[in-house]
Amino acid sequence: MTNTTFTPRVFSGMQPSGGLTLGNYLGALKRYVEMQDQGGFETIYCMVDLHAITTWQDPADLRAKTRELAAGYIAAGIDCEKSILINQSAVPEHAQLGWVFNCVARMGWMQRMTQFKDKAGKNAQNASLGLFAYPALMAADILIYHATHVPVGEDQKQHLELTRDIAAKFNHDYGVDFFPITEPVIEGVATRVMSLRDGSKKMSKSDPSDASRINMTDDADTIAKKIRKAKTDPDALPSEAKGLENRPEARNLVNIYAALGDMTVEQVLAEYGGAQFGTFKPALADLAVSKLAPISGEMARLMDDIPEIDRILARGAEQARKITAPILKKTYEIVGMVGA
Ligand code: AQP
Repeated sequence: MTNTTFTPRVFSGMQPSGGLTLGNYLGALKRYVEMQDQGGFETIYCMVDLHAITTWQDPADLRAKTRELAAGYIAAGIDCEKSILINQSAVPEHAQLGWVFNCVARMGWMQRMTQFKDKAGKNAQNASLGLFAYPALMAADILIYHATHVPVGEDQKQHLELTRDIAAKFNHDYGVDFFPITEPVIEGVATRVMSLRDGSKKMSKSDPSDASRINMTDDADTIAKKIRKAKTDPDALPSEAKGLENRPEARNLVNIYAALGDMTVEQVLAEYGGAQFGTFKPALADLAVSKLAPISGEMARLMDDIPEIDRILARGAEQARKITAPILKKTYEIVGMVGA
């Protein structure tokens, strides 16, 4: 069986473990909206709150961040008439399939996951079991919908490969062609937006330094200040992309400009090649504010009506379970569960 047998379906999600960053937006959320609007796919987008609790979350904060993330999705263009929007824990089949996949995935596979090593750091013995099992639950998030395509940033590539391995092993072990071999969609100039303070580190919502990232809720002055203070080198911008090699901070700012402006790197450099950062940074700040301010404004408006966000999520969960319940039932039958 090939993936052409499956309904073209997109699934992706983000953790409500902090506010949305420009990295989340350019690397993932913007692509979610594009894939929704291009047609040809069913699209399902998720706040992965079960993933968020793999590291400590204050309960009240988690509730607030989950709703804020939902508001961010909608403000950025996720249309609940076109896409299903859900909170992971409201669709219990994610966790149920996650358990089955814990029994399919091998310890050796999980031990190779670089995100676990990065997040657990030197204190791996004290990390939660959930953090270790994270990629198996992520595979379940995707495969409980038989999703064929998953838009993500570059950092999730290894987890997507593991998802494919889990699907293939399940299909092989049980002699079925039940789960699709999902395609990662890692496209565009901003698949890895870097920290504004360190061009070798990913921009991340959990970085202790707020100056390292642009938050989607930052106001215009804060965005301009963070870009003005972003680390750069003393040279002018080159006229060709090759000239950005070994200049990670310069490359990052050019990539951000290109992604925000829906341009190629070459087009940006055609305009700004030879310019100093004193010229380029204010232009980037203006572009960022013009693109992000409408989203943050709409987010704030949506956050004024929490009951409406909750209604949207309840409806999404109901729609989602029409897909997930039969897939879980069939999985249990394949595995040999009685009364599935
Ligand atoms: N810097 C980035 N550049 C491009 N894409 C990014 N993504 C995250 N950071 C960047 C993409 O955003 C989606 C959501 O990620 P997540 O919430 O599951 O967590 P993450 O990948 O671990 O993102 P963060 O911001 O770094 O969160 P924390 O700090 O909690 O670990 C994914 O598609 C990811 O690729």
